[in-house]
Amino acid sequence: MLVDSTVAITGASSGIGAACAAAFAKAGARLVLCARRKDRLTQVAGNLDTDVELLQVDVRDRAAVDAAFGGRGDIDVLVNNAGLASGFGPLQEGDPEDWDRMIDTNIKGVLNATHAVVPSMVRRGRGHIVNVGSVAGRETYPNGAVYCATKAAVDRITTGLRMDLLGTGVRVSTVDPGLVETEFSIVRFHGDADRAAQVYEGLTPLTPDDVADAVVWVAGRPAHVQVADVVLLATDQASATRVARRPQG
Ligand code: NDP
Ligand code: 8X3
Repeated sequence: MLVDSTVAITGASSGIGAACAAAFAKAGARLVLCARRKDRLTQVAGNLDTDVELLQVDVRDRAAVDAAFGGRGDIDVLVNNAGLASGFGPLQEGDPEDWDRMIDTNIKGVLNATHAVVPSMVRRGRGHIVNVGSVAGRETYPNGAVYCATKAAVDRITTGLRMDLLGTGVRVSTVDPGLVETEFSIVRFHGDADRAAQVYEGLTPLTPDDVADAVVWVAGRPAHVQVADVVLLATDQASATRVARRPQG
């Protein structure tokens, strides 16, 4: 299924996106990798044994996304992975700039990339949009209202797009992970690495490779099989708010 296909991944410079790049390369796909940090994309590409195109694009910039993706008709799979949490605290004390960052990246970024890529998939009668959602889109947790809202929006965009594309041959899926140790929490806590490390203390979180395995599995099903959603939790996690932590020695 994936050999000689072209897979575009947003947010491929780190974490889950970088792991997806490695996993799709291993499956024989050509890659179009996008993120804001070109140096980090170059680093990721350096480890891949396949054709790789790097696009330095901010998914919030609709004109740039259109320029990068709109004119091309070769993308078979789009992994909408770029996303972030920015800030953690009660909504009434939140910084509206954090809200803008999350809403513009996690919701509008998904819309921008999808809108640029899907028309050519419809013309070709095939293609696959795989969104990286989150357990946060299925359950709200304290201090994360806006991030959870953005991921709930991704869930609604996923189901709505699937309805709108019915009959076109284009598939729509979401992979919704729980805790994955990446740069996610460092970004959420605005660079505070010590606080970020505490999120994963005393438990075994998912790795980016665990999520990439699921994404590649979803994209690799035969054309008549549409995996609607995959929820992936660490064994030490039962819900967005319930985790098992072992005492630290
Ligand atoms: P990372 O911070 O490691 O990676 C985030 C990626 O998104 C980076 O490559 C970053 O690249 C990219 N990105 C952020 N903003 C933009 C932007 N405006 N334009 C283009 N690219 C952007 O975190 P994760 O790998 O954990 O996050 C990937 C996805 O997984 C996100 O959507 C996140 O919400 C989701 N997720 C994460 C979980 C976790 O526990 N880690 C659990 C569930 C879901 P750059 O900065 O170079 O632009
Ligand atoms: C990221 C995982 O639990 O921090 O979506 O929301 S969580």
